[in-house]
Amino acid sequence: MTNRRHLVIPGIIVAVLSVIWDLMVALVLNIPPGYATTTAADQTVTSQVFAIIAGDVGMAVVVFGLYFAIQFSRRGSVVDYGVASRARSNVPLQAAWIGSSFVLVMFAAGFGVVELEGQTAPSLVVPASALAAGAQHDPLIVQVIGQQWQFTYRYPQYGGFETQQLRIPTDRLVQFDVTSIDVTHSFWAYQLGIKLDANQGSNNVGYVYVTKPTLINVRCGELCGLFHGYMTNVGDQAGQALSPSDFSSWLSYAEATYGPEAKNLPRFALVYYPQPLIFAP
Ligand SMILES: [Cu+2]
Repeated sequence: MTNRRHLVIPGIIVAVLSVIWDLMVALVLNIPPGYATTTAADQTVTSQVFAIIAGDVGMAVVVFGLYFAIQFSRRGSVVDYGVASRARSNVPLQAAWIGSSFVLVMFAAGFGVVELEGQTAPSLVVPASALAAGAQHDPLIVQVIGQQWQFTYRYPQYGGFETQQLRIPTDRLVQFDVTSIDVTHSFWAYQLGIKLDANQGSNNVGYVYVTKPTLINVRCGELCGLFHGYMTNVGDQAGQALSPSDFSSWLSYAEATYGPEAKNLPRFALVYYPQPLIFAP
């Protein structure tokens, strides 16, 4: 067998396995968190890209390793160190190794910079097509309040009513103002692709733009006490992103139902402090 064949045979195996893996990642595997928001879609695509690269590189390492181990192992014979030194002085082999490592590392760095850049401004969360169509720039504001052990949601633009379930519209920028009235919690809205810490006395702001109606599973992402594990809005209690018309009918319902209670709530503020503020020594 010529030397070249020892590269071609495992190379073909790697190529076939890689195509199967890449198609699975792109078409079959449901890589989280999905495509409900632009942020979530970004994360999903990033995970797909890196699953493809990592899978292909991993496949190559395993296949070439196994192939050479089987092909060149000589049980009981004297090790031929000449093979190793020939590989070391093989310029094309070394160049290919260093070159491919360089390309992979530079790609990861470049991709990371571009993706991070895309998440630093709320206007970049809105899809370009919606911006071109003149999407509303005034965001719907939802205040997320964490407390032991549940999240509540306040809608300050609509009289400050408060609900136990999250409802937001599609096709509009949503601004979350996240705070806590006791200990540190974290508002993790899985399908939205966001996780925002809820700290007492501070207002943590994040944006999402939902592109299609979806259920929203919310969990507390920060160990916050005995019932932390139950601090969820999932199943029947899951939040929802509704179409604009469904959302506005929900708004009228919610304003009528929860609005009268709003006067019994603490006045709306961006931040809250645990009560009492001063503890006995
Ligand atoms: Cu919590």
